[in-house]
Amino acid sequence: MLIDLIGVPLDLGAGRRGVDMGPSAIRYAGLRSQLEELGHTVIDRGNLTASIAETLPVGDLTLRYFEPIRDTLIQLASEVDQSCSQGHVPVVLGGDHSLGLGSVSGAAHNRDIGVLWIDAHGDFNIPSTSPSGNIHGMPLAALCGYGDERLIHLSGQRLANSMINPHRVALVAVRDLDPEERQLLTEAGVQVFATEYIDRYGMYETMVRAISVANQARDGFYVSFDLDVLDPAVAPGVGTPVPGGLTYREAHLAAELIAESGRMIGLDIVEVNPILDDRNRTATVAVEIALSTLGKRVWHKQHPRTAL
Ligand code: DIR
Ligand code: MN
Ligand code: MN
Ligand code: MN
Repeated sequence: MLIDLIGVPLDLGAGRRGVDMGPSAIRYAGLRSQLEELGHTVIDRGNLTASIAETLPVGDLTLRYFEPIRDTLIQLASEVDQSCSQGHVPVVLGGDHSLGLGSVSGAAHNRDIGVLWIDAHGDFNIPSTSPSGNIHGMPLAALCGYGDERLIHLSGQRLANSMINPHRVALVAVRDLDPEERQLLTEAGVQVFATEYIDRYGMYETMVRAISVANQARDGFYVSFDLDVLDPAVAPGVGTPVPGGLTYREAHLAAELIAESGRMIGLDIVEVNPILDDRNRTATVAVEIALSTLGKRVWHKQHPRTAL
């Protein structure tokens, strides 16, 4: 595989500072060399430019820092689109999850793709339902056509035909939804595989079903992985930890099944916050999950009973 690493040092979409340092922490944990050991060719495209909070006005409090976030996401959409067009796999290092609006809309430009959004949160707020005004709680809604016009058309103006069909979106391991966000998810028809679903059916069955939702799109699916989906005991370095998250093994099983499908066209690794982390543990886990998603195995290359 040819992999393009794209760093997005952006934290304006989150409520606390620090995820702007995520790309450095993930690189420092050895992503590139380990991908190369797996046999991939890696091109590190460096970091995009992002503004920092101390130099900016917040702007509209229901859509905090919209303008500077937009400027970064426009760059990101075009980098991801280019990477996919060359037949490469973009791996986007965040940064806060508002970047998912840029990466996924870039991947979806003139492509029919599904989305696996693996997150403790729904990221399906619109300004009127958001308790925070933080854009990292809104990207999935905007990708599906819900929310502030400026967000929805952020990709639309530059990249026509990049809307996502909500029926091809699976939300995995979600456990913290705002009341009206829940309603909006139902209305849109997003398939929600909450943590209670995983408790009952197990991670294997959950992922087989989630992948089959996203995989119905013609050109494969994009994976947006928020580190806060993991249990805070495994990934303490995130801005909005929620108890009851995925175990280390569950996250790896999810990653391995994604790799086995052979249909992932790009990956986001987001919300790593080095300020809140414990000696770069969360970035290290992020690297390990990225490796499994891109084909790393302990021993078995393919398991016979997996039918994806
Ligand atoms: C909350 C938190 N739903 C919000 N969202 C987070 O502000 O919209 N997303 N933390 O990652
Ligand atoms: Mn998120
Ligand atoms: Mn989250
Ligand atoms: Mn519908």
